[in-house]
Amino acid sequence: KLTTVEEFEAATARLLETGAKVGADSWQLRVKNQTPHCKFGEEGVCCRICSMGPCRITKKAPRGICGCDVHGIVGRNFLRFTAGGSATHSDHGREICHTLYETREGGNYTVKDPAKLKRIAQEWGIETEGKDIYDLAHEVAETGLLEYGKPFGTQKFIKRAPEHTQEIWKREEIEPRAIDREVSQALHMTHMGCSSKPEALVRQALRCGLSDGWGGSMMGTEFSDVLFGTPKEMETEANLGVMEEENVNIVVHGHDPSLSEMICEYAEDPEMIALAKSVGAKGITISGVCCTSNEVAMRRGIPMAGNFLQQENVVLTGACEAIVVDVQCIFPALGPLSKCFHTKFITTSPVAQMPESDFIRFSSESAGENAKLIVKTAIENFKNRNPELVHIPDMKQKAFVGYSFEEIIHKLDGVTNSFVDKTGTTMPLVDCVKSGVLRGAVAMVGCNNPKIRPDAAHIELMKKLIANDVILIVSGCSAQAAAKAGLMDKRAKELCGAGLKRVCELADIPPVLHMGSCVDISRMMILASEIAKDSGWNISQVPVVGCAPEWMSEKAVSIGNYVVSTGIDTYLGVEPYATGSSEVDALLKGGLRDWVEAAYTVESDIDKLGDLMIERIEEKRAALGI
Ligand code: BF8
Ligand code: SF4
Repeated sequence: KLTTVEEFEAATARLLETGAKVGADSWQLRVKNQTPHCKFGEEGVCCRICSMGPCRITKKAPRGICGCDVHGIVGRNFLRFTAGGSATHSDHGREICHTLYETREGGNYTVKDPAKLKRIAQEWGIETEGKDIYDLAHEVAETGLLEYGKPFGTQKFIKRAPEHTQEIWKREEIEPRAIDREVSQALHMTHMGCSSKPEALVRQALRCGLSDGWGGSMMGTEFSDVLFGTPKEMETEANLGVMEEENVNIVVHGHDPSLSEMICEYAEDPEMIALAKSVGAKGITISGVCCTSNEVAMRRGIPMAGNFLQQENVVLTGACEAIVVDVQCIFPALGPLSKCFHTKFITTSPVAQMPESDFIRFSSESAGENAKLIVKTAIENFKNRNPELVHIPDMKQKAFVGYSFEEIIHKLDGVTNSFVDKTGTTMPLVDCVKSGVLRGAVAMVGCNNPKIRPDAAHIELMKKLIANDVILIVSGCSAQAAAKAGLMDKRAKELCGAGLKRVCELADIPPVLHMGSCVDISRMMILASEIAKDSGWNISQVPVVGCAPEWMSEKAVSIGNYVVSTGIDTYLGVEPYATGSSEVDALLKGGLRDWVEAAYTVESDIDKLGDLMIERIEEKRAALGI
């Protein structure tokens, strides 16, 4: 039985009552204070990139002081938004490269998937024969780091895309060069007195996105696999009920697995468990929020406490000894909120420093000591709990996770009993799509956003799609919405159309496949590329679309741009700040198709958004004659 959004909301309401008792603020209250939002901001027509402004475009004032029109302003804002997202994902990827560089035999970090490391080295033309695995790791890490600032050439991983896609990128002059260069050039182009032509700005937004998806993010994913293992199917649980009242609860939140992996290691340390018992707890429970949660769920089966808009709820349970964060998507609200409870809000990264937090600087060289101190701090805080405030909603669902590209290929072999020669490729999937057993696939990703009823869009869309024999691959906070609802339980096959149900049975998978965190959308790019190569179709012909119904972050726009640029139509439930310019809006929602064979569709009526995706999938099928 699925857990409904109404049940989520009832649980949240109960937690907010505790919050009210202790005078806690909440996003639900802050949304009220911020509504209605500034219309200039929403339409993207406010420019404040020079100090002659800010200039706001209206009918009466159609140009800024420098003479820039609305299209230039909206285009520049859109490009800057993308650059923010691309920089963020890519800097995460860079941190992972550094962690790979720090690996050594018996050290804090080791190489857990040497075969994958060798595969990447060979792909990059690095000699592997007779080399010590750690020497190789350092060489690959350094080569990866150079991708950020290389003076010449394009991203190495773009060679993974089908020829046709690579040709498009070349033709349209959007092949991603050095990652930092694309971000930096985006800032240059949007400086006062540079580009104000929408085509130029949007084109750079695509290129900047591509340097994320096929550069920084892809390295983030691939090297995280090398370091911590390539995900395999794993059983876990999701929703706040995974926290345990009698245990010390540590919640990991953020993005970079270098921190969360290490916290998980030390929470299993017998010395730490003994310490937890000595303070009256039964043990230690680690659970996660946001993408860090996805990372450790995929590789260790660590339960997922919740997604983006549930981060305050973990503190509101009154049973969270420590919420440990690194970077991205962390509410600064957690500082003051944790002060209303006994919770320690532990920040760890110089990149994300926040008031009212305890800063325990985490670095790969001293990772072991740092993690131990963090776990100890949480344990010692157990005694400070106020039992009167403790309430953990009795709500969780079983979930199967860990469907990396490699694991999906492995699982698909189950579908091919009758045609053994096709194993090890995406052909079983292609065959299912060709025969119509599966109508297609949707890659559903992204955040929560109070502008959309939280989780409802993700869950309702997924239910609708699987009932129509459309398989889901998901990541980020969308994945957690699915898991909390119960859509990652294999029994969810009962909600599918007959075709998808059969595939779930043969491959022994749930209909909604958890592919990981947001940087792991790079896994989806690899899957799409392989499907295209195996089927002989172009990516844009494959009956697959992308969807981010509740997106909110700059990262999501960078993702959208590289997904569209890869030839995959993308459906959003929230408008980017671009409606103020008819030209930019028309480009994003249509014009892009002439460049990259795909474009955006934005529709806030979620049911309609689902219909549009199904229609598009059917259109693609018809065009292929299948
Ligand atoms: O990178 S889905 S709210 S957690 S931005 Fe953030 Fe959005 Fe969640 Fe991960 Ni992605
Ligand atoms: Fe105004 Fe032009 Fe300066 Fe923007 S760049 S703030 S439109 S004067």
